Amino acid sequence: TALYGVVGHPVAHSRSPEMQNAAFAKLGVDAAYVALPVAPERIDEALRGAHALGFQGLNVTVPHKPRAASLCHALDPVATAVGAANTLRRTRDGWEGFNTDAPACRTLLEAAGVARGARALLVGAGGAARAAAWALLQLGTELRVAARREEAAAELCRDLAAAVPGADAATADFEDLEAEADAAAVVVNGTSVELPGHEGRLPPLRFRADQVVLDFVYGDTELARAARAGGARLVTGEQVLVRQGALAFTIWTGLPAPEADMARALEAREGA
Ligand code: SKM
Repeated sequence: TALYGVVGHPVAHSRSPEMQNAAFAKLGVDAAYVALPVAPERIDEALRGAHALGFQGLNVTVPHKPRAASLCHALDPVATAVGAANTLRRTRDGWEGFNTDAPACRTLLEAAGVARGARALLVGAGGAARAAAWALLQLGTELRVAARREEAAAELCRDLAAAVPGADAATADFEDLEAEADAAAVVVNGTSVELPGHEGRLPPLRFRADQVVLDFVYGDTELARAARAGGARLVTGEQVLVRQGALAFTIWTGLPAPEADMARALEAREGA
């Protein structure tokens, strides 16, 4: 049995185990995928330990994605540009890092109609936000980044502007989020507000039918409710989870991912 897992803090809410185990079962792959809670200060030893235990692949979630990228001994070009890794593949000597959040976001935002030159507001400055910034800049949007940690937002803009040719990225005022969201054609939440155990929340935002909203957090979030209430086009955290998970599955197994079955595995519990 090949072992896979997701490291995070928190991670108990993660639906990757049921989704990835459904994919392995569907294709008859002898593998098991588990949730591995790892405290922020223990990520280095956790990655070493998972390698020593024989894990074949890992997903990495909040808050470990940037650190995981710097612990990998090889990184794909997207993870390098993003400065964060959410998918690790075992090599003989260590981990090879990938970022599947970034292409997942790009595909979903493009399908939702995000156009070149559109004004985009990204909230957050962690690993998920960096992936969303890459996607928004690849689509040619005019990116504004608002985060409580102002210095992290400025660093994100500097890094991503250097990594994506022609990028237009600047920080925005977190204290003025309502007005920033109002001026944007696309709003992305890359923060971990509303994850279990996480402090803080976004101010209540209002949306219109001509806007696109993407929330990385899955479940019935306040932001998703507000987007639906305003008639905005919503990309849900579940859609991002399925897409990034399908790309990870293919990186690990070399097989096309049974994406419809993965999405169905998530619905199963919602209805339960
Ligand atoms: O990037 C993904 C990660 O691969 C898995 C995950 C989860 O299990 O909740 C969420 C995202 O951070």
